[in-house]
Amino acid sequence: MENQMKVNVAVVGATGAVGQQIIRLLEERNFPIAQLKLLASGRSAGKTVTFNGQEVVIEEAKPESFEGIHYALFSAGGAISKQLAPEAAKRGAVCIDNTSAFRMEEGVPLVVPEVNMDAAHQHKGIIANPNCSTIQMVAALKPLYDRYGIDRIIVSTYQAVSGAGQSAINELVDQTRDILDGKEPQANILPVGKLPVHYPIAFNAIPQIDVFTDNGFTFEEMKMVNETKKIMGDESIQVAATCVRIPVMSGHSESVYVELKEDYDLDEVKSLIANAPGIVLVDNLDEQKYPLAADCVGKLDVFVGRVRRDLTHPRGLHMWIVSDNLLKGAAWNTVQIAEELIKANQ
Ligand code: 25A
Ligand code: L14
Repeated sequence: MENQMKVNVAVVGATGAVGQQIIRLLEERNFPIAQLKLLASGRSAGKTVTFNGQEVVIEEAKPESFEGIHYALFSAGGAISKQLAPEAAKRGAVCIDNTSAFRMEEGVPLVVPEVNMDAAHQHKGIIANPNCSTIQMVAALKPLYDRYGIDRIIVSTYQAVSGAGQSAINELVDQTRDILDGKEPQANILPVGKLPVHYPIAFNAIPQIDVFTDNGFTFEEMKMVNETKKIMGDESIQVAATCVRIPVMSGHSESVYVELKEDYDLDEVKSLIANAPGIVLVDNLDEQKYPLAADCVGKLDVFVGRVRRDLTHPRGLHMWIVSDNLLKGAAWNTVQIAEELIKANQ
């Protein structure tokens, strides 16, 4: 993107699991940056990060930090976004927010570029980046939605610990080491719920991501329900989700069952997926090839495999969808939106 007009960019939450990936992508993709501001809490202020060979000092995020900023990329948790994104927008920055703070707010576009980039252009200063599990699912299902329509989705997720930030990554490493050393594992972070109740994630699977809501589903599960409808622009799509944390560092996997509105041809389904932008079909049973979380780490695409016809429902279809939750699920989707906006403003 070198030939574009250069812009001033702020990354809020620059020291976090997502923020660090955003910085790496801005560098790798030659994002047209005039000035880069790296913002975090006071704890990290004064530390330095190398960007394009130059040292950038991390500053504490404050309302005044956004003077002269064109694009502000937020990934410091919902509370910080609620407080600072309106301040940044007021100062003329386009905010792309990775938290759940504004996603369901009317007038705030919720954007996956492969699905609804047109919505992003309607923004009033804030664009929301969807939940990671939702992004990879809707990106993969979009070509099928366009061709056949979708009645219903039933999804179970197998989510990596990095979604809950650096402290959860550290916790998985420490617990694994302790268990292998014959010590009692300490659990202080996961699950992240209302109560200070935590379970070891090492050698385990925890069927709770985020807090429980009144209907018995977790907030993470309800994000998949509500965000899917908003991104696809179709309130009639029925979604039910079960979100499970597993002891994987990065890379969310999903078992997705979808009921299409029209009869489908399995070969056509596979070729629609294979030809969709940002989607890679990895589906060769003769060679035992299917997407694996470990293979998808560091990649920008969404990977789909195990595509097969349901045995009971004539329009039912099963698949396995995997992507790097810190990249397409967060940092890449954010940088991608910014790149597309810059391209359109040329
Ligand atoms: O509210 P939500 O939407 O549910 O989001 C919750 C969390 O999910 C992550 C993100 O965590 C967020 O905090 N997240 C958000 N969107 C995501 C997405 N799409 C997502 N995860 C996946 N997909 P995170 O760990 O990635 O990022 C946290 C960053 O937020 C910065 N931050 C915190 N408070 C801030 C703030 N920035 C500005 N102002 C504030 N008041 C945080 O920066 C981090 O960058 P930091 O300065 O706290 O630096 C972290 C460094 O400091 C150490 N540390 C952390 N906590 C403490 C600490 N040291 C001492 N005491 C502490 N209490 C860390 O080790 C690290 O080195
Ligand atoms: O809503 O803990 O974007 O894995 C996604 C990751 C919330 C936390 C979001 C996790 C975050 C979630």
